[in-house]
Amino acid sequence: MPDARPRRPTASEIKSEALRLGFDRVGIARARALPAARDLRKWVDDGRHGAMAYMAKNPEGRADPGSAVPGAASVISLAISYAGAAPAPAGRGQVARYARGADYHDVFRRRLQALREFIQRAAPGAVAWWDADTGPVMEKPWAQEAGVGWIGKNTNLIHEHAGSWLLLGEIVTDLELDADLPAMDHCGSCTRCLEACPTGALTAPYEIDARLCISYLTIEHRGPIDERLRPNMGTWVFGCDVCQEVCPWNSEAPAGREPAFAARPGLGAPDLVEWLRLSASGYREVTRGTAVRRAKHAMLRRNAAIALGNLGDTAARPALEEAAQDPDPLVAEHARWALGRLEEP
Ligand code: B12
Ligand code: SF4
Ligand code: SF4
Repeated sequence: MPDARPRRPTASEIKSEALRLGFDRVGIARARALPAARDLRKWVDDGRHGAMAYMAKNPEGRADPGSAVPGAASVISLAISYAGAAPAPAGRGQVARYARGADYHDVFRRRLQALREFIQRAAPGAVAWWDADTGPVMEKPWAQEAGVGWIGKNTNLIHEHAGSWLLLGEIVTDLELDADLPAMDHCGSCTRCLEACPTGALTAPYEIDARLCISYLTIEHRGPIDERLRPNMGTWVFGCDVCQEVCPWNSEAPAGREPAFAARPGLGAPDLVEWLRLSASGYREVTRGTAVRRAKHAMLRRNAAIALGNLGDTAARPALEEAAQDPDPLVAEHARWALGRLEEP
């Protein structure tokens, strides 16, 4: 009598399906409590997470998939490339490349759900818990463990061919799957990212102080930005790509194949005066369906004021003078600061 039970999917069947669904990289790690929990605990104890309170919640759990998924046996790490975009031209605002198109959380959700269905069709009753970015998972250490890439000195996950323009997600399952070997570090003696970081946020190789990072300041930090940091923020209005732009592993990264990541109108090279004047409805329009929605309306206007101050273009004076009277004190104070920068010799 043949065995009527459904056959469990193999690691290679899952990987083929992942690539078919549009993931660019996939690797598998055995689920266990990762030693990376120690680094995260120290990071949080030092306060380097700033106001990201969610990062301080249960660091040990973030490194142990068993805490989110009882019976976790394997972590399937998945990456999608958004390589191929260029920096915005001089005089315009800069939006980090990952955020210029459709919100990657939506792109991941659809594909992760499809991969979960594939797994559960083949293995009914199997647990297949998915996440991309928002769950209590240390995504880079898992991707490194699963051989998807190594965590570079700029603290981003890098793949030898795909570079670091990768976004990550994962499925934690109770299926025991053949695991890949962890990725090796290929940073060598290079220190380009450490030298290039405009605000000194990369405090040592492989270490970041989020409180100094332009990405944190423009996206996560809701209040006034430390005046000492503002002059070094350039024209970044959402996120920052400097430590990836200088990385040699990105110079030949092939363009990603996800059309949804193509820049939306207004996000490829934003007009800074328009952003400073952005109305509530304009904000909803320009950020709809994109990751830029993470930053609140006033934060984008605050970021535009800093960028205009750094640009030093006196043509922006009337818009800054108007914004200096804005009822929102966050916008008004940053506009006054920017006007002061225009006065500087
Ligand atoms: C918090 C967070 C941030 C914070 C902190 C950044 C950071 N490096 O952690 C801020 C807001 C600054 C941020 C910025 C960005 N982020 Co972010 N972020 C996260 C989040 C939610 C958690 C990351 C985390 O756990 N950090 C905690 C610290 C302790 O971890 P760590 O820096 O990785 O430290 C590890 C190593 O550096 C190493 N280490 C630490 N100390 C030492 C010391 C020595 C000696 C050694 C050898 C190693 C070592 O061990 C640590 C643990 O493994 C993840 C999603 C997730 N759930 O994982 C996305 C995530 C990391 N972010 C992502 C992206 C895209 C970005 C930006 C590129 C966006 C942008 N363009 O503006 C920037 C990149 C800035 C940078 N240089 O890292 C992607 C990264 C993809 C990739 N290829 O790596 C992720 C994975 C989201 C996703 N699902 O795709 N982010
Ligand atoms: S994202 Fe920008 S500010 Fe943050 S570490 Fe990289 S270069 Fe520095
Ligand atoms: S710039 Fe150099 S040191 Fe920094 S992540 Fe890339 S290879 Fe590593």
